[in-house]
Amino acid sequence: MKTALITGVAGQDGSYLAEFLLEQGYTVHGLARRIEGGAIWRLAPLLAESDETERRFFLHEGDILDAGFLRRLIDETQPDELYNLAGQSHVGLSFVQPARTMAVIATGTAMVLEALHAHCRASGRQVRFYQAGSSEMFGASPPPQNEDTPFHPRSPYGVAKLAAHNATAVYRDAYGLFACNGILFNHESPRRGENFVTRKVTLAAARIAAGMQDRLALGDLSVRRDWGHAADYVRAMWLMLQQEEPEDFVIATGQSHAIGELLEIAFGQAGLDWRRHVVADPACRRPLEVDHLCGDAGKAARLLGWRPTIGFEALIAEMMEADLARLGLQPVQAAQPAPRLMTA
Ligand code: G4F
Repeated sequence: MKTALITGVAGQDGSYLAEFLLEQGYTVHGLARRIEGGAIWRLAPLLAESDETERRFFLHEGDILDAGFLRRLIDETQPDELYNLAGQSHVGLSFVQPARTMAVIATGTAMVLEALHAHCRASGRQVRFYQAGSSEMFGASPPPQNEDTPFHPRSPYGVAKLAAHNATAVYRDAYGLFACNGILFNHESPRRGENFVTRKVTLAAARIAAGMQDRLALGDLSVRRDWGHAADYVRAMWLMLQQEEPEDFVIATGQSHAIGELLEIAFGQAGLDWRRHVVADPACRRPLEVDHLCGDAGKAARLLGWRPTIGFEALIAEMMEADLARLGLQPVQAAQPAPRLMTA
């Protein structure tokens, strides 16, 4: 059975990926920068596994910017696959903390690649590498965006992700490392951080329904995003590493939506009219915006057999249901009877 190492395991994608790999029979080692103060709440079900002899999930605390620690972790865990998901993932925050964002994403990825390369050279082992890239790298390039679309990032986050993307390709070409860049469009779930727009909206709609707040302040409502479900997207990460040749793939639903549509579905589930509660707040706007992301994942469909299975409405309905349930409420209108399976 294979062993995987996941950096950034405590995040949304890390937790879904760990669960998916465990279901595939892997032993999973997860690296989290902090394990105290509620930072690993998404991993609670995995850590609750009581039978020590059956245990296949192991959590490690440490920083990818610590080169010696990283090399020891790879040497000791001997992974067959390494998924590099660690990093500051909020685009807006990257304008406030550009240097930290660059350090953990760009320098951090270079350090993971270098530690992995040194491990492979010293041990003679082959380790497959996945780099978590982002559609934010496309920035100003108009949709539909695919693997041939020029990168034109419009945030420190996008710039850092592009550096990590290019570094991954360099290690593939220079040293023959089996390394894949996943270029993932927005992907969400009930485990999404509360400062991303989907979760900010579903959480606020639930809290307004519960009488806990009345207003929701948002930034630019004119943008469009291609939103999929994180559980679908981690499956794509794994599929990339099961191919014969390492390649880069766009992962997206191929459908974009406006924030107004998100508001309509979420507030509708709570029995509310969003127009009565949403206010425009310049403080929530970014100095530079990416207007429209909509991916073409045709290559992933052809070569990986990957397609998303959960559509936008089902995704937002699931998030709404979870946020209402946390407050002891239920959706006023049943989730759309439409099938969860999307037509490709
Ligand atoms: O939910 P967001 O913060 O996601 P964003 O910036 O698209 O980035 C996400 O997707 C990327 C892939 O394309 C990932 F790489 C990245 O790590 C992250 O997961 O914002 C979505 C849109 C933006 O245009 C933003 O300006 O919603 C707009 N927005 C409007 N009001 C807001 C708000 N975003 C947030 N977070 N908060 C607002 O109040």
